[in-house]
Amino acid sequence: MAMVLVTPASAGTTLGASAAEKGRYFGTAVAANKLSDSAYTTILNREFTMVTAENEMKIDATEPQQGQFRYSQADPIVNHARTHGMQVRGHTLAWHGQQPGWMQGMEGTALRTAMLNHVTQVVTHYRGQIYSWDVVNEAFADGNSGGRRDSNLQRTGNDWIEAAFRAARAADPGAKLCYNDYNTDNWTWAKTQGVYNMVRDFKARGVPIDCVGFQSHFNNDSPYVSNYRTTLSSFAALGVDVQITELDIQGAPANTYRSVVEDCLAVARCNGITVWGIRDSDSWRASQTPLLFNSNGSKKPAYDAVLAALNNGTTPPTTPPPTTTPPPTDPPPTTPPPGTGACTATVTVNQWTGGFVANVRVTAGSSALNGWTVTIALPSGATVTNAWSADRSGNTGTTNWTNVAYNGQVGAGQSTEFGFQANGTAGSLSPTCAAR
Ligand code: 9MR
Repeated sequence: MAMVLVTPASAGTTLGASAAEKGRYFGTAVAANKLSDSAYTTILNREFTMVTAENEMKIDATEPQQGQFRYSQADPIVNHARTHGMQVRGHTLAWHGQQPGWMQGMEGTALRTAMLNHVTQVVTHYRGQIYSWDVVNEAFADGNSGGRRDSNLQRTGNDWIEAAFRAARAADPGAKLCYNDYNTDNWTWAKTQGVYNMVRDFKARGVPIDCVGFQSHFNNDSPYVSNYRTTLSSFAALGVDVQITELDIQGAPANTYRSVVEDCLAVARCNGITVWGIRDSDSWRASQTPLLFNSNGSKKPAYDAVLAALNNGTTPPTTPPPTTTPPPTDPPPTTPPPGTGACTATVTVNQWTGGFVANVRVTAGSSALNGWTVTIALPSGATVTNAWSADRSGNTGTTNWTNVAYNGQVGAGQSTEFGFQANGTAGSLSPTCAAR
């Protein structure tokens, strides 16, 4: 007889935990000068699994004088994230905005060289610590042209974007590389189509692009529209991940926030959602009260809608529905069903001379996981130097990796990821997974 085990859907109680149950992250923009505000960090640490530096990784912050790199603003954010088990989106490397004075005055070959050096230096500094980089930000024009925005970077030649992506890939082969923009949410808009055509061309020509960031600053001039899901799925169909990178919605209507979450969950390659700030008072558009928390830190109706949408999101059925009714004479089961299921682990390695980054995907079997351990035997000479989204024992030979607080619960058939950077050569790694 076929036993059908009905596992109650687990309902997370924070944005990060509930998103993780769906194999997604939930992030926020963070301002370094707010890390000393305990009301702020209490919400940050409780709710979010991904952070973006709101301004601290931009060009003017990281290279204020040409050739003099400064990480004193961004490093505290990265360190806070890592010590609290959060991942980091890097924002942003090549942009017409927030250029330092020395760069604003540059043109031509000198600017191209300086831009590529900036990409290389900053990505190298954070190698192994960044989930995805916004390599290029806001390079397309608003309006109906569907073409590029004029800027000093654009005037160095139309290939500046792909050159930036190639430099970023060489500097950190383990980070996902994104193109990020706003007003690209409505599938019918020329700007959306312009970016879509660029990504299609990049994929056809082997330019190393992994993801597209949709800022999704929704307001009365650029409202949420129901074809947003078509936009996300159409880009994903090109073979890139999609990420909602700077979400805020004028007035924070609960229904619109719910729709955005449902649209992301409906697209398998939508990795996660980042809101552009925590409390309304933290928003760059504070007067529009566009975020999930009031200025006093209390949850708004939009928060409840987002959490419910994350928890209600569909997961694949654990077993097919029974086709026949079991005969009434069958004996009752004598052993209780197992509480946790099996799991599998797969690894993707990006190797460079002398080191590598490994991204490990943990996938639950036909039952949900409440914790997992992955064992990976490293070849001699390989030594782990840093890791994210898992606790580790051992950094050479046999290494054991266990879930952190936010990614131990994995729904049946769902998956989560962790990763590490190591010196040496990976060879072929064969991770094994066990439920805890
Ligand atoms: O939120 C950021 C704000 O603090 C800065 O003053 C502003 C300056 O350019 O940048 C804001 O962040 C922007 C992001 O980097 C790119 N997309 C649009 C965001 C809102 O302007």
